[in-house]
Amino acid sequence: MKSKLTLVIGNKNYSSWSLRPWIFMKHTGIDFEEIRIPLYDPKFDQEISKYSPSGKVPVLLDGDLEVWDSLAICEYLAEKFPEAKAWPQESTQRARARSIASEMHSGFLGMRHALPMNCRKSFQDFSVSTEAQEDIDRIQQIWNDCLQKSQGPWLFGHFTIADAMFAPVALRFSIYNISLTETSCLYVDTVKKTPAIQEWITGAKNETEVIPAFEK
Ligand SMILES: N[C@@H](CCC(=O)N[C@@H](CS)C(=O)NCC(=O)O)C(=O)O
Repeated sequence: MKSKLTLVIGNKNYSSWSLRPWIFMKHTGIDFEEIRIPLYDPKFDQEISKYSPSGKVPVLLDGDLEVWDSLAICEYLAEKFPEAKAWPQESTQRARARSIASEMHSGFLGMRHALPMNCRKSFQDFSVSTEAQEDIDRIQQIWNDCLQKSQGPWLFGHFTIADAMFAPVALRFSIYNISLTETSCLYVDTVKKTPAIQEWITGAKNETEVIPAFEK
């Protein structure tokens, strides 16, 4: 797919919101350039203000248009590239996919705060707080329900925005060695084996910035 899109992202090691539209674009073959602005760098505010009115990554640039916020970017791309099949075709499935993508986008703060994404790390005996565990249980309920209905490998059979929204969660569960159901384990494996995710992780490993707050 040809376009002149630019996606502005944070560090690949830490920026889970950046990963969501990035994986969606990579996995569906949407052509784009990348600008990386390391988070918490003294120049971050100055650099991101050139591109994003929200002052946050990710932001998508399409000519003069700026689209910010991960889910809004994915929705914009879904309209621009119908061939990417960004949502399930059937309307009730699409409504369910949008519900879980929104639930991820607006929630699971307990899990997000307790398990920050850090692609370079691996924990063996990580102690999970009650709040984080409640989020983990709800996420597994979502995954198990979707995968039972779709028979996989993705939440709605083929890769959709819902999978892009949950991709960083799958990585977190792997990084923190979270105890999971068999179905969830298979889903985490599917995400981890995806070539686009492998490319992101390689990029993260090649980065040199360290943000102590996310190192645990
Ligand atoms: N709701 C936004 C969240 C974006 C966000 O919080 N991005 C973080 C990095 S992952 C950021 O830019 N932080 C820098 C800051 O807040 O100054 C989205 O979905 O894109």
